[in-house]
Formats: sequence, structure tokens, C-alpha cells
Amino acid sequence: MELMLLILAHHKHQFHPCTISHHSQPFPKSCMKKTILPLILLLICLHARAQSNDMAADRLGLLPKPVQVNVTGGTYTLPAQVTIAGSGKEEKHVAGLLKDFLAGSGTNAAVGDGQNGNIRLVLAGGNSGLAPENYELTVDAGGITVRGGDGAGLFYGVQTLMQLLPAQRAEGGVQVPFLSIRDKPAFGWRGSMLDVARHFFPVDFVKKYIDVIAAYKLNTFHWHLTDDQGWRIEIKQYPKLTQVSAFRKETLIGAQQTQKEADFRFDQTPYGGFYTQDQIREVVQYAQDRYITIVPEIEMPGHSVAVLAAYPELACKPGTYETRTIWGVSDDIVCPTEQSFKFFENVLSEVVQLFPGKYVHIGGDEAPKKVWEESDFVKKLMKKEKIESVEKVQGWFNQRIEKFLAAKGKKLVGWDEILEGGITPSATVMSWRGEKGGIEAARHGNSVVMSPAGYLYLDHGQHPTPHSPYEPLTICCYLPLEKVYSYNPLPKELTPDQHRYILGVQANLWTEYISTPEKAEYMLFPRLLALAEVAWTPYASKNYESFLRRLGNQLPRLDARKVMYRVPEPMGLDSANVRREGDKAIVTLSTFVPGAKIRYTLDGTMPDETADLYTKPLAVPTGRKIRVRAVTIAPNGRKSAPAEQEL
Ligand code: TNX
Repeated sequence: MELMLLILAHHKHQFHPCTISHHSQPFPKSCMKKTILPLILLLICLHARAQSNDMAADRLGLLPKPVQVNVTGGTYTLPAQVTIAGSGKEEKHVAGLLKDFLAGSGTNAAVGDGQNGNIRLVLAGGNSGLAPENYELTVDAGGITVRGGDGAGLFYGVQTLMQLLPAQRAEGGVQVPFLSIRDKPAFGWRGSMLDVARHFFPVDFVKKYIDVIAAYKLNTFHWHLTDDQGWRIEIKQYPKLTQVSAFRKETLIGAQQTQKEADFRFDQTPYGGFYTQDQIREVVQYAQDRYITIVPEIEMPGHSVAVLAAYPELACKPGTYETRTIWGVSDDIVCPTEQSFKFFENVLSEVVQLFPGKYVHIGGDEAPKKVWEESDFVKKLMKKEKIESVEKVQGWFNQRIEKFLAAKGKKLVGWDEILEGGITPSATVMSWRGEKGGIEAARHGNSVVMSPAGYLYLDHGQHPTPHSPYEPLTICCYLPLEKVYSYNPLPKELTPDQHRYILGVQANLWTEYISTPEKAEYMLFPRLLALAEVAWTPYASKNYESFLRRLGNQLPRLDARKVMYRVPEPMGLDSANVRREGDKAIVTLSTFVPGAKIRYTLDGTMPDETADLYTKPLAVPTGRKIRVRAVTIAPNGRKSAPAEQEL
């Protein structure tokens, strides 16, 4: 900053418009003299501006990080009784939400009609300059103004404003710093998927989930409604889907991948549940009110054993089927007969009426072709339709479904397996088996949502030790917060032109091993906040240290929402951060959890509330194989898993 001011002083005549105010263009043409010096100065100036931007965002604790933040000095006092001004329908709608948000943190607000209020909401789309989802937030002596390019933009401005206020309000007025923020999302598809098929999650939890993802400016909720282990949406024409397919007789105990099938044990407890169409409508409306589009997923032709349990006539092999009680991939997929098309088309006809969004997800993943290969019907079909391979039969199947959806005004999305059978350019691919599928699809000109398992599968574990006794059971793998954060949805393999096909990015929560809302929250948070920044903030502006600082400001907000996030373990114990000094290892620990304490042991026991309090770097003698273990203890008493290292 100082450096920049110095430069500005020296080059006043050329550079005085080079301010950090958001109102002016970043750099007027006069900055662009054709000499190298002004260019260098320009770069320094830009760098300094970016830095001050980051510092302001960090200090304010805003997450995801806005594009431009300019703190101007001074504060506005929000009175105990707030007036929100908003004139149009959309403004009034967002004002109503803001009123509720404020009430939730203890502030009374009234929505007024006129232009005057402590908080003014203004729709500023079209010619007045802001694109959809963009917003501007200014706080000055006159109060707070949020301008949004559309309702969503206004809503995001309001969400940012809420992050400027204390998570839980005390008595009296709140000081809001004078500032101006200009902000817009990096991606249009900012998604989060919830699998309600493996385990069912009640409407109240789904709404809570929607509230939280909306608070972090995600805009797409992918609702995985059907799978082998359960069908969760009422379909009027097929009552057995909710009488039979929505239930399984029991569930496997423990991690399937570490057991032999002969050793499988089951809980002998019937399990099930589904949403009525009224409940679906209620959730859709709830999401729409918060600018979230729901993408329903109806799996076909694989992951459909629950369907076969109710309607075995849709299988290639006659027989009896049971809603699955174990996980993984089943060979029993739906047969591509006319009867099956009729079934899926009837189902989709009801689905498209319930969900106003333009996308319908048809799954398409993990559909082994064994039963199709063995089926006389499929052989005949291939001859008749001149389909040369059984894989391509799925492509043919998908294309028919795609046409059906298109006639209803909907676009098809499928997992990246839909590439294998041959897809039309109009289908959207969700890349989950790494980025390969997404890259290939973008090269073909298909739209893509990036959701690679290695970065964005939030059912993966959060502790480096596999099957750590301090973590709940997970399906597999280690996916730390930092790795989620590091993801770049725009693969280097693609050209900028091809990047246009990347609609955005999505995290997925599969729930084979997640049977309660609390555990879902433990797996989702804080990693979903890292995803929120991946989706909103351009890759080049991201910075993990800055993210952690801002995350600290968000944890009390998650507490206020009663979200059971995972308390992050102390940082600094990984070998890269341990410094050697003679025969000592110097361990510097830190936590970004506000008000938390770090406690540690050097004797191999688990630290608890009575263990030594960390106050300064530890000098640990080396050569004696001392195991350092440290935990974060949050102010509310919740404790992290241990960070540990043998020195
Ligand atoms: C793969 S991702 C699946 C899901 C599992 C998940 C577990 C995808 C399209 N299929 O059916 O639940 O892995 O991580």
C-alpha cells in the first residue's frame, strides 16, 4: 500500500485516477503511456490494489471472497429497529428474506415502501449496469444500499451484508464499516448434490441445507432422488414406487469395501421414506425463493434395482428383485424395452411438472451391460436399430429420453458415462471420474459441470489416517479441506474457447455411510465452503491462507445455524511445517477457529480438556520418536480429531 501511495505521489500527473475506488474504471487510458515505466508501475498498482482488496476481504471475513472490496473508513450504526426500503416485487421479496435473517440474529426490521430506509434494496439490471447475479453493496453515512442485477444479485448482496453483521447480535446498534463491494460469480452452475436415496433426509433438513448453501451463494441443488437402495419421490402413476421401492428390508453394517461378502452382517431393520409431491413442491418453492434451482435426478437405466423390486417386468431377466441392502454397482439394470420407455417417460412427465428448472438429471452412471449382452430382446433391438455395440444401446436409450425431455422444454444432464454410448451435442455432462469426461465433452462442444471425485466428493474422509478411530465411518479416501479448495474447474488441457463449455462446478454428498443430518453436516462443512469459493471466486484470486482467515468468521455463523461442522484440527504438525533446530524439532501450531484452544500431549495419549495448553512453539527433542498429538477445542466444547506427527 505505502509503495503504491509513493508511486501515486510521484506520478500524480499520470496516475492520479489510478485509485482503488470501485466507481472509476480500474485504469484510465492515460495510465497506458507507451513506456515501460508506467507499465511496471501499473502492474505494481494492480498488485497493490489486489492486495488491499484481499486484506479488506480477510478483515471482514467475507466468504466467498468478493471480486472488489474497498473499505473507506468510518462506520454506519445500524439501529436496533431497522427499516428496509424496497419498491418493486423482487426487492420486496428479498427484503422479506432479509427481515427474517435479521430477526434470526436478534434485529427487528420492517419493510417500508419508499426510498428511505437504513437498508435500501434496488434492482439495477438491464441498462443500469449490473448483470444477473451481480451485486453492489455500499455502506456510507447515509446507510446501506444493495443493488442487484436481478433478484439473485440482490439476494447475494444481502447475504454479504449478513456476513458483515455479528453472527449473534447483542443489545444496541451494530457498527457496519463504510465500504463498497462489487461482486459477481465466476461460474453460473454452483452446485451441491445430496443423495437422499441411500439414506433418506427429511424435508426440514433439506430446507436447512438449502438455507446454508444459499448463504454461500451456491445456486444449484442437485437432488439425487432414486437409486438401488431406495426411490424417494412420489409418482402418482406408479404407486408401488413409494409402497415398495421406497423401502428396503435392512441395511449392511460397516464398511462394505473392507469386508468379504461372506462376512456381511445386516441391521435387520426395515428402512425407507419418500417425499410426497406436495413436499417436493414445498421444497422447490423454498429453494426458488432463495434463488436455488433444483436439478432432480432420476437414475436410469442403472442404479435402479429399487424400481425392479416394484416393477420386475422392466428387467431383461424375469425374476424377483429386492430393493438393495448393500452398496456398489449392480448388474441388474432396466431393460431398454418399450415398456421401460413408457415407465421412465411417465415418471419424467410428473417430475418435469414438479421442477421448474431447465435441467433434469438422468444418472446414466455405472450401468454394466451384462444383462443387456445376454438379452435376446437387446440383440434384436441392436439389429433393428443398427446399433453396433451394447454400450451404444445406452447412448440410443439416452437420446430417446433426451428427445422426450426436450419436447417438455427440458435439458438432459448425465454422469460422464453418457459419453460412452455416444451423446448429442445438446446433452450436459457431469464429470465425476476425474476431469477426463469433462475435458472430452467440452472438446465436443457439450456443456460440462465439473465434479471430480478426487476433489469434490464430500463423502470421502477428512483425516489422513485411513479408518481413523477419531472419525466417523466413511466410504474411503482422504479429501482434506485444502484439496477441495485447490480445485480449478477450468482444466489446463482446454483452450479458453473450450472453457466456455464449463458451466461450473459441484460437490456431491453420497450417503451410503451417512444416515443422519448431523453426520451429513459433519461431512459437508467446512468443505462445502471451500467449494463455494471455488465456484464463486476466480481461480487466480483464490488464496488458501486468506480463505482460512475468512473461514474463522464463518464458523460462529454455522454454530448459530446449529450446523454440526467438523472442528478442524490444529495446523502446523505436518512435516513441511516442522522446523529443525539442532536436536530439537520446533512445532508451531495454529487454529483459525475463533476463541479455540489448542491442547497437546507428547506421551502418545489423546489430548483432552486437561492436556497441556499450547501457548508458544514447542521444542521437541528428536531421536526419541516422540508422538505429538494436538487437538482444537472450540469455545462450545467441541473437539477436533487429533493432528499427529512422530518426531
Ligand atoms: C460413485 S458418482 C457413484 C455413486 C456412489 C459414489 C460413492 C456416481 C455417478 N456414482 O453411486 O454413491 O461413487 O462415492
